[in-house]
Amino acid sequence: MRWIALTRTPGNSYVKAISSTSARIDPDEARRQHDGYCRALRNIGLEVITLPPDEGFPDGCFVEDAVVVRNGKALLTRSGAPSRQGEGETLRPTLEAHGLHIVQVEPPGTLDGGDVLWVENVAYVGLGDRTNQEGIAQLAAKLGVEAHAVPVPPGMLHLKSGAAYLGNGRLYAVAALAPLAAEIGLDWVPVPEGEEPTADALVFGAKAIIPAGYPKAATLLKELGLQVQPVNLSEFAKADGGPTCLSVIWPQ
Ligand code: CIR
Repeated sequence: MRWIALTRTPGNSYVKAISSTSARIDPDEARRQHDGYCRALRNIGLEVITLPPDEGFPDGCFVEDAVVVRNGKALLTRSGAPSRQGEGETLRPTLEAHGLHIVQVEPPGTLDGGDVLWVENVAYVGLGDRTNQEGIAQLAAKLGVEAHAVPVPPGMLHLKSGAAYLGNGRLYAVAALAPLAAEIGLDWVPVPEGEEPTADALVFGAKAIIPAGYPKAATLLKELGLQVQPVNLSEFAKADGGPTCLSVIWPQ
């Protein structure tokens, strides 16, 4: 089976991305880091499609938020951040070209893909600024999946900013999400203190992409049997993004 990873290069407008930091973004460096990220995706066995920048959407490189793919369907989302609404539509031709059946979140629903944490076939979906109950209900109905709402802890952008499913019943998560692991019967693997950005690890089978610069997390994940690829994503961290946000992955 082929696995596709859809990505989009950041444009010059990426400097205006939504950010909780005041750090100045270098778009050329962001593009270099994006290239490195795409190489890492290929290294872990994915077939990478990279769309050109869309200057109309400063956050458009964070494709994960704009579409959720499952069961041969692509759900175009509707972000709780107004400047991001419409990003999914820009991906439609590529998704259709890959045979995916398009459905979409309708108002008053809101949903960001970064809130959708899959644990096997069940979606745990962050309820917060970007995603509401109606969005979660539409996700369940339109993708035909079981979905449960999980409040996003204060100060966290998306649910997946704080947790990654490692497979085999293990949830790699920050302390604020330890109760979630217990509630859904998973073993909690704590993210090392000070290395919280690695909670957004992109896990594909036994391989993981994490942001570079976090040695404790890299060692821990290796000890758990994962093959770890650290990638420099500092220009994306400046806009609150990490490894999972930059791609949408599905089996073809
Ligand atoms: C935003 O605030 O929407 C973007 N600057 C960052 C999105 C990161 N996406 C993700 O965690 N899935």
